[in-house]
Amino acid sequence: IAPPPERFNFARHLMALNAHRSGKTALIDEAGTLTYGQLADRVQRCSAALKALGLQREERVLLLMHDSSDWVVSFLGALHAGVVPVCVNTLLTAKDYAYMLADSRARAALVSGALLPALQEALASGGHSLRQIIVSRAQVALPDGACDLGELLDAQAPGDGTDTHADEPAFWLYSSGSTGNPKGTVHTQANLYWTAELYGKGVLGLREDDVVFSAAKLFFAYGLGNGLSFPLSVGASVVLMAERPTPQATFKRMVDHQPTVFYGAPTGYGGMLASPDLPARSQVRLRLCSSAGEALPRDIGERWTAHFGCEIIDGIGSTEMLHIFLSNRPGDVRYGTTGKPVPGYEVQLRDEDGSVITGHNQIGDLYIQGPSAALMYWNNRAKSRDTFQGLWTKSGDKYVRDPDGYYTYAGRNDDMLKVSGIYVSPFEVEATLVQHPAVLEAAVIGKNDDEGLTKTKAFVVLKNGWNATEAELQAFVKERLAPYKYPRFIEFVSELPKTATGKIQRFKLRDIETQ
Ligand code: 3SK
Repeated sequence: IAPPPERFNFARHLMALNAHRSGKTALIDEAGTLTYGQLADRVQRCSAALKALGLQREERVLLLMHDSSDWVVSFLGALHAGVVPVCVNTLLTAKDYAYMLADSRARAALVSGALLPALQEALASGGHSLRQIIVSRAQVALPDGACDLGELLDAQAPGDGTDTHADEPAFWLYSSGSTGNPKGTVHTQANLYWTAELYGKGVLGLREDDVVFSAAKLFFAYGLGNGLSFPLSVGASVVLMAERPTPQATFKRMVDHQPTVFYGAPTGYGGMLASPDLPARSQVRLRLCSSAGEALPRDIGERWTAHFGCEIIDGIGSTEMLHIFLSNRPGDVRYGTTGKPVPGYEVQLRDEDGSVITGHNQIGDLYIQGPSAALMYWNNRAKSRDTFQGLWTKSGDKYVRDPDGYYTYAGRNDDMLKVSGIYVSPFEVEATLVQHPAVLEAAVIGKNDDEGLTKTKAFVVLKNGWNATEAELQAFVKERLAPYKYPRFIEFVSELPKTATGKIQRFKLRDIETQ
């Protein structure tokens, strides 16, 4: 695959690829459809509008929006202008956004009307101010200093954009770790090209006649490839959904819009299979499904294929590598494994001394080499150095390779949990639980449910003479952290296992859980 030219702008690249498809549907959302011609026009207007508002090349703009055609227009419009969208999770708290605003020093924000109150609360905490707030699909009258995205685009003539460098910082995604603040992961214009060529086309074999639908949202690296860079790189159509991907909401899109390609995470597939509303095979038109976020249990893959007659291609990627680098292949799926390295990427398993494992069936730390690695973590030299080691990127995952070359997930090498495909730090949940007046101490681990999917479990020691219920503590965490981080299970115990120096031995709790 030819590398992109030195001067390369991904938004311009997509517009050139799709110039002959101006009448074809590109995006479908709750508000209607956009053709490729309309999309190109809006992207160029958005790019010009950002520049007219005074945003300079490489300055950051916060992108806090529900999945919609406005998300795609905003992202590509910023890229086109050389302005850097900082794409953030819509499920977080005002405190999280306050951190991200200050860390990124965003000059403006592009925000869904429904998320404006959270942004305003973040701004009210005083750490950072914005030059401009641009609101998509406002629900109420706009506050001073805010403007409507639709009106802004209508009033602006399309612009030429910026002749960016392929390796220039183009956009950020925040990645969470077990300790410390989320890390702004800086990606280039070229990285979007590489993941679309190597995975979207190379492995999934996406086609112009596909209609794709991703339950994983665009602010996740997985969703960004699934629902934006991959389909728009082949001239396919995309179904975008603002609401939470419940089984019912997902089925509605599958039946109403007849996607041929669906992307989800194992928890979502498990939930859909368990739903009484699961559509019949004849009601949908799926030819291919994709899974990532956590390892897909074999049973879920087999039941899905038995029901719908199409494979789920399970793979693993990372925010740091932008998309999937190890994956099964259509027509060569081994459920229970994550498949083989994606052509264009190299992977290594390393033992505890850092030596490369050449044999089989030995667990090692997974490292990846490939052209879509992020440039760095913003404002974090130490963690950048630890993760981006020359040509190699450390994944933090443990894997094992079988004699046929298939890789199987064997856990994390830190305490991070992946719940429904999203990282959760046990330390953050523990630190929140102990703020409850009744809680003396807490330890959080992952617990596999009956389907083999990880859920959060907290062991809680209450203070002498205090009482609290499981529901009360769950509500307490939900009010203070992004709701998906709350512990699904709570067990009250009289003490936690600790080392002589007082460190909680989470591994002992994990052992008890798996017995
Ligand atoms: O979680 C994953 O496996 C993943 C896949 C694609 C892109 C990003 C991520 C984190």
